Amino acid sequence: MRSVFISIVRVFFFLLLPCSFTTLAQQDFSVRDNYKKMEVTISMRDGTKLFTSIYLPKDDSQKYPILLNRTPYSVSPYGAEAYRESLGPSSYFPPEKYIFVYQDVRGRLMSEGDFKMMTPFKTEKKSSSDVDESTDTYDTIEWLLKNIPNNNGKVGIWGISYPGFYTAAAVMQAHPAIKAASPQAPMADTFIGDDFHHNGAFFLPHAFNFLASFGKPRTGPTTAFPPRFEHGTPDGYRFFLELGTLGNANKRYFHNEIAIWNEYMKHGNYDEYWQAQNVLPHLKNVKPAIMVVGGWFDSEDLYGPLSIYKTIEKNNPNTYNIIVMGPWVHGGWARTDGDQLGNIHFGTKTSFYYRRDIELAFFNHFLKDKGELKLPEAVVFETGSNQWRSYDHWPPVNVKEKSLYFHEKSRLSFEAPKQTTPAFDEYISDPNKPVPFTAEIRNS
Ligand code: PG9
Repeated sequence: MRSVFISIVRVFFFLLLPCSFTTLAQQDFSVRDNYKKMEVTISMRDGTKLFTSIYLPKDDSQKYPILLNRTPYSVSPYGAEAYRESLGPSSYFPPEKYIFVYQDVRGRLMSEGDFKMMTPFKTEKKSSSDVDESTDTYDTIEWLLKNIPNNNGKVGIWGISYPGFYTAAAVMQAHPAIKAASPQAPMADTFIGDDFHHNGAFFLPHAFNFLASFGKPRTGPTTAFPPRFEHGTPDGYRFFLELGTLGNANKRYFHNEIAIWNEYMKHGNYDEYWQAQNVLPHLKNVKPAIMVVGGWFDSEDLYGPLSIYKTIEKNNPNTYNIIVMGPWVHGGWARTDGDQLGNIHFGTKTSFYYRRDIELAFFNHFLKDKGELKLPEAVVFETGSNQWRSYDHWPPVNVKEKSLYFHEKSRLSFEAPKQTTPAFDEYISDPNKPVPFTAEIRNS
């Protein structure tokens, strides 16, 4: 919530002039020439050491905020002399000069400890052994503030997808130095709406393909990310059709070595196992400024951004909490121009506008006291009319929900069916002839 306006819908036609959005300065910017890298292991309160990669501006004439990204996907490249090509959420950030910090989360890659999916938040911490992602982030920030030179005492945290979950986890019992957090396509609840299940329906290819690699056991800290699963065919549709029952995954491929897969197979309903991983109940007393980001065409994590924004808004009426929703696939705002999706064109490079005028402005304002922040409560791209709209509330208070009704002969209508005898359509749902979800056979 930012402040109470008369809630009206304001249409802002952002003047998105057709121009190059990546300036020459960004294109020619060299990370290695302008930043120096250090790699450290930071001890958490239970003694577990987390591997952390830090990029410091070489210019030590001023103090800089820390921008933290915690990930289960590796902070590679490893080695003090091996530099990332890019730093931060977009190419707009390195020239701005921040202290960029990347961390392998507990139990992943070069960090010690045992990994847990969607680490359950511990409401009560009775001893130093009561740890979760909130405490790991807190302990990491304590160390950084004390040991990293030229930091200005302010920390931002951001992340897309699983790193978006770690961002949301960081704002629960947040370290006071965290002034800005941007959970982007964050995973909120992987049984109700994100990734592995949507409304409880199991996302078999997503879970199988991901866990076949990500879930591989490790014997200790390693820089090696497990290889992708080889299906032996480009035809995923046929592979999973021929897999048959879920039990065949272990019999034929996993042989019980993927512990997370086995956990998932034991918990087929929304039980305590899944409920404990849900972040929403813990989004209370949120202090940092929040910018939630999501994509309308995100087939993995659309539930997460919408539910996290809504929950923070409900539980924390005085917290700066805004949402940006664009015409993007999963992470599209960081990875595409955002001007089209397949053969649908949106008429403007939505991602460049977002990166420059929203994301960079958000972090610069809260971490560098730079620029006046005039972002609305909700910045939402409306496809069809292909325009950015801004709202003082999300969802807008003056919208009315309408129902779409199934009608016979495969019709849909906003009119409720009139006839008293229920009309119906029917089709055979044959597990051996499932509805093909794509006509494309990927050869990659
Ligand atoms: N949320 C994304 C994901 C999680 C688990 C399985 C597959 C995808 C992501 O972190 O990219």
